[in-house]
Amino acid sequence: MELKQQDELPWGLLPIIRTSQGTVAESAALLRYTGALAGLEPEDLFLRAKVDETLDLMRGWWGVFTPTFSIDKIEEKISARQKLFEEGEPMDMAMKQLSKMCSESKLGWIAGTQSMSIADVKAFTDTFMLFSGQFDGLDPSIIRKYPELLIFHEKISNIPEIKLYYSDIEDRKEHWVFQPGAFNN
Ligand SMILES: N[C@@H](CCC(=O)N[C@@H](CS)C(=O)NCC(=O)O)C(=O)O
Repeated sequence: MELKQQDELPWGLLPIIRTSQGTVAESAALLRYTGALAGLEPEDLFLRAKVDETLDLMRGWWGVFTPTFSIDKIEEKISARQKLFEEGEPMDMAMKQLSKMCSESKLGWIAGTQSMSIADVKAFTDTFMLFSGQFDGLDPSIIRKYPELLIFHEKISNIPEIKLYYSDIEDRKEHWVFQPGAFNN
């Protein structure tokens, strides 16, 4: 509210990043901006398009998942979410699309890039956060049905910088899903 009243938010929403040149809003723009700064955007324009394609595909999944947030009755919310992950339903298909991308990638990066890209960052965070326990109705048993995704999880969670970032999660317990071995039985 404070940020809103101080007119700090370009579109009235978080997240934002403040840069020396001004403020940037919209999470997709922030991902591309910070990704470019970090060298996680391929130089090759075809590969960059494949990265963007992956990001846009993932945005489609959120289009089917986010409406469950506004279901008031908890039992209905839980069953709507669980249904989305049943065989052939949209989130099951989404997990299968992601699995296919993982298995078709020569080096294991989700968008077939030569090194890690922002598509890997988003696939890692968006996918595994679903099973942290913060979303009623979803639990780790669901993600264990997609072995390629567990391989992808091990690849990303063991990148030294990422491993270090998630090594101390005392004040953000739901981030256990990003630690190596998180979904091992
Ligand atoms: N399209 C925006 C959506 C951002 C958004 O929905 N932000 C929520 C928090 S997750 C917000 O700021 N809500 C405050 C409000 O609606 O007043 C993005 O991707 O950054």
